[in-house]
Amino acid sequence: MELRIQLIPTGEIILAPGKNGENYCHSCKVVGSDGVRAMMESALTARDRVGVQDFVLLENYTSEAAFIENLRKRFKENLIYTYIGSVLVSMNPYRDLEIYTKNHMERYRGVNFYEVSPHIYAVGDNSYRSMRTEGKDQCILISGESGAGKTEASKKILQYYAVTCPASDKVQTIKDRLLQSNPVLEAFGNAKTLRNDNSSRFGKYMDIQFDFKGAPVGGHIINYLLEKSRVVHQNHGERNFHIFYQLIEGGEEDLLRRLGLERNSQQYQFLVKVSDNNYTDLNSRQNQINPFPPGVSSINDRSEWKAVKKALTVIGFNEDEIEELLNIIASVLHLGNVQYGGEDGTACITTDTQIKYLSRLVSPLNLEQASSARDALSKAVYGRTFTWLVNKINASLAYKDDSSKHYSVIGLLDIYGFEVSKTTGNFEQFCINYCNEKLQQLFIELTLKSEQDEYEAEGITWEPVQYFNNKIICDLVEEKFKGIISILDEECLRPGDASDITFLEKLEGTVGGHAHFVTHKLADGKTRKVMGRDEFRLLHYAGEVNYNVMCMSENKILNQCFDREELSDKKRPETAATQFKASLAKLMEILMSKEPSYVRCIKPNDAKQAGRFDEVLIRHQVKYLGLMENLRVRRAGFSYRRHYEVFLRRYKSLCPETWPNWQGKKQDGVATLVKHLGYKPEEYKMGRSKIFIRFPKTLFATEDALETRKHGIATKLQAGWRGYS
Ligand code: AD9
Ligand code: MG
Repeated sequence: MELRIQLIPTGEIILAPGKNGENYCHSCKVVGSDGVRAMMESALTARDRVGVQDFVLLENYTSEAAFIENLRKRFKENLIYTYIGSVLVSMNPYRDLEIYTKNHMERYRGVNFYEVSPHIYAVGDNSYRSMRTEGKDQCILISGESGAGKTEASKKILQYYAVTCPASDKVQTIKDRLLQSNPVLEAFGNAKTLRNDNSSRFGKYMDIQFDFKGAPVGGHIINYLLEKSRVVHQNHGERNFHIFYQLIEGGEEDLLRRLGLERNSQQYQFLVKVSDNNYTDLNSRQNQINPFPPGVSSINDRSEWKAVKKALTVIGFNEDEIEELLNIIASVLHLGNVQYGGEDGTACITTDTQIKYLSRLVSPLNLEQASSARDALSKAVYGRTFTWLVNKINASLAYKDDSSKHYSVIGLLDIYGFEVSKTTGNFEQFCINYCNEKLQQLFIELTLKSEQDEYEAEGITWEPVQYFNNKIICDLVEEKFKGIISILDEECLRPGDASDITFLEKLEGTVGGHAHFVTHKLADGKTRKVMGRDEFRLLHYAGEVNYNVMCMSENKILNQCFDREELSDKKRPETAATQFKASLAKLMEILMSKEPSYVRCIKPNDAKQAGRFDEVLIRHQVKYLGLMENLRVRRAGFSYRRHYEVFLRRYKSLCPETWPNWQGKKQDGVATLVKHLGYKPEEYKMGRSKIFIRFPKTLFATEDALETRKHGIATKLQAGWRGYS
């Protein structure tokens, strides 16, 4: 027998028998009757110490300072999760917390959102239950900047389903495959960046499919724009994709021999660290090699190698396929080591490794062209291998039961986070940030819209809230005919004298006056000194980023490298930017067709350090994630709402007429209950299926009454647990 006291703003205090059956407060570690007292005392002080577990309960809810203070209090206590209504705000703790055990999973299983402390498992469970009870497909959208904890959050949700959902033997295989797809995709698609030692360099949307019993039976992954440029170039202090180092550090001797590789990453041009950010020609790197150690303390390439190999096997790759895959990875490294030289300025290969790959790259090209062709080929090979890998994983996750193809879905979206950078961004960063704009747009539309819908459905009137709508930035990027992508398309596909500079000029002519677009040109004809002539700046919702117009050349290389036909199955050829735009539009459609839940991840500091709360950085994220507006919307009318049934179940003990069981309609029970509690008419409204409570203090008072009642019971219990029933 154990007694749990769940305090809405503080979390849970657990009193249960200790080793010898005596009263033991598990939260305060005090035994005997003192345990009961300590439990109550800690309950009372905890509220001050740990803040509120739902921001809507903040008295001063319009104050950003109060919001940050609440985050700070909770972060200090390692309480990394806090709600804004049903949105989960998650702070990256940068340390392993003991909150992801099987016991924790059990605690959240099948339990209502507000009855347990905030947790990523609660979000997972809530989506799962909604899918099961309402039969509607769900999606969980995880956002936040690079390093904020999105990928970790998505993995926790997947683990939660793997452990708590029903399983049969067959289902176990699928669960394993779903789980093991992560290490594989991370090996090939993640890399160390300055912001995150395990940064996702591709966007990922994963559907988990459940059968009518609620067991996971399949899955499907859609990947978005892998940052292929990383294959041939990494900024100072960053690395190439993990798999290269894992193979070289962990690969068995005879495997490396077969692949012609040496166990020294510094031998490979694509892996050596260079200090220059802006070259494209590898030949010129030779003098710039900075013998930067490839290892990163938080990464163990050797043990990861073992994990990846095991994961590949679980997913269903046989030995030959694994070897084939690694052969391609090795070839990319060899390709990177090809050097060109030619006395007359034309390219000829000066190294004899892997010549067979290169016959089509030489001859009429000059040195620079040959080098960029080699880089383009390397990127293309890697990119296609990644796509092939995702397809293989999808084949392995496919729901194979032909007798019933019907299933429900929970989608998990984990994209690359927004990248604010002091250095100039390239085409891929432009896409990453554009993708984040779209997701923010979706958040704005759906949270505000769904709030409005709910008031409407329940017949409640409310006050609209002002907020910054980033649609203006999305339009700037993607609008037909006059958005940046359209102009880029036009310039890329226009024969003749199109160049980076004509692209920039065209941009200036079309979107030059836009409030979120800046170039070196000032309105009075003067120039802005801090900006390059080949750059433009976008004022994103999350910060300002400069982009180099070399965006264009990225597209051009792609165009040169493949047939136009190959780039698109449509008649009109498409640039990479347009393809990306189309894939995002499709993603938005998928997400809109599902019921969304949100996880908003916050990065506490830039140093990847535990316990460090960098207020300036956090305030910035709170601002651009629109959390204050989110809170205001949530509070605009009524800060709290509960289904009549849930409200009655929780508080029925506070009214003799509703205790122990109310026989009539739930709504009438709630009406009787709140009348007994002395709620004033302006404090609440009765909707069609829910009670709406305007002020948090009303709910606090009700919680206090419940606490006092439990305290009364607990005091009676001091004589011993056995008598409690
Ligand atoms: V990026 O946009 O892909 O660059 P993410 O995905 O937002 O980024 P990620 O989940 O990879 O960030 O988290 C970065 C690191 O923070 C992880 O490698 C962990 O070391 C650390 N982290 C994040 N979340 C947690 C957590 N819940 N518990 C412990 C965490 N550590
Ligand atoms: Mg990630």
